[in-house]
Amino acid sequence: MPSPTTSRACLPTVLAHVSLLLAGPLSAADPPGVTAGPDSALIPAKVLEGRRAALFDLLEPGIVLIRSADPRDFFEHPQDTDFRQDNNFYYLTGLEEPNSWLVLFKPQAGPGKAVLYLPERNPMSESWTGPRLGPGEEAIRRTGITEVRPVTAFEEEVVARLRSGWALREYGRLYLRMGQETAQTEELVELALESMRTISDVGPLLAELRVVKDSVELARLRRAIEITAEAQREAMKAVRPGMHEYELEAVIEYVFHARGAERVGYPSIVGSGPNSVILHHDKNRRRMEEGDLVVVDVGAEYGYYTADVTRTFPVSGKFTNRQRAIYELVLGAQQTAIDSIRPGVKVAQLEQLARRYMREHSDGLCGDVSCDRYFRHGLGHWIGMDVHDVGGYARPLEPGMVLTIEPGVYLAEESLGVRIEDDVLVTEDGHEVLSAGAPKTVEEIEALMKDEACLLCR
Ligand SMILES: [Mn+2]
Repeated sequence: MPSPTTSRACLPTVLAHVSLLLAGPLSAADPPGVTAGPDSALIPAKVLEGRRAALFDLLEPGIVLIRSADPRDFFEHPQDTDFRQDNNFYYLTGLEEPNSWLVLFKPQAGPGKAVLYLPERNPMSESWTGPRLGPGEEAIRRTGITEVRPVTAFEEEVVARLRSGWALREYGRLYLRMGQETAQTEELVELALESMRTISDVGPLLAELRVVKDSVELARLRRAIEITAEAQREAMKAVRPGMHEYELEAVIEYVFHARGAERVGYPSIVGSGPNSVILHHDKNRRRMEEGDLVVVDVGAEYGYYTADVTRTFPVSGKFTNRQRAIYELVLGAQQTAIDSIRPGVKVAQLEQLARRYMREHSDGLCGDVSCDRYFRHGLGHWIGMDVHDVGGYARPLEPGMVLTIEPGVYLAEESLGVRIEDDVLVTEDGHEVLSAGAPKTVEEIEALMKDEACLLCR
């Protein structure tokens, strides 16, 4: 999924707020769901402890408040009330409990302390929501946080101490996840400002951690990407002239769910013909025709980590000469960027390489101008818990970072859009293309499209 630019993407919108304040094919042998599910549910407590310890290392003395997500109101959003935990809360606790707080205390000297506030269990509401974790031994065991208390104590133990000024005198600084304010945190911000103490956004610190993935995160990302690559293969085999974009979307999302993905990382983009040049086309209502290219930009989310893989292929199974020429230009630009991925390189340099390749190989393909004039978005972005994941782009690549490389050329007058996107892990000595399971050369795509053994062919 393209982002507007690479260099400036993902600046948390909350900073504005802060400054304001301060000023494999499916088969019977491999039944759906077997390879997914339970292993995605729990993050080892040791891993969570390591993440919190790394955050403590980045903090000045202070108190950090991180709020869980809250359930969405069914009457306001009946079609979209599935609960999804807040990413930072999940990253640090591994829990999917709503209406909770994680509080980190970093003293002037000595080790930091984490306290978790969870809603108490309630049989009446659990008859609607299913069982909750509640404060207790299980929450301690799963998070490695030894102090877990009912959320009702948060007011007395945290808010009242902040209100009295004691906590800020003691710790000096209040960290919040800006942009995640509740009425309560807004009051706390006011209190901290009144006492002339420093308020900081903990988001950028968490972003610096989250941009380098640990082994648990990489396992989940790999799985999300494998599932997405399989969905791309099924889409290539299923597509036919006369089919609607939504039918192809259904094939893709069938594979996602059949393989244990909980949800899509973002609305699936299936843009054919004139829609192939619309970068975030997700209406997916058009009937596809002979001669169209279709841009399929999709990502399964697995265990809170999302893939982001784009393939462009001909609805009829065969590229025209013109389509093939544009396609291979985009592919060459993409390969040039991917080949240069290794620790120490910056994303902006990769983008320069891809654009230079396009300029040097356009050969009149886009009229009087270079085709890179029609490459209207950034080359790529981090992926992780968000499809456009957190983290700045000035930082050179390091092992454990995962980014997309997705050049495109969009010729609206010809209804000819091509985007090719892979998910690439930076390794110690170079890189690994995690989405290699989705065919990419013209030959590979055309060969697969002849495959009759498709899952949901019409
Ligand atoms: Mn993308």
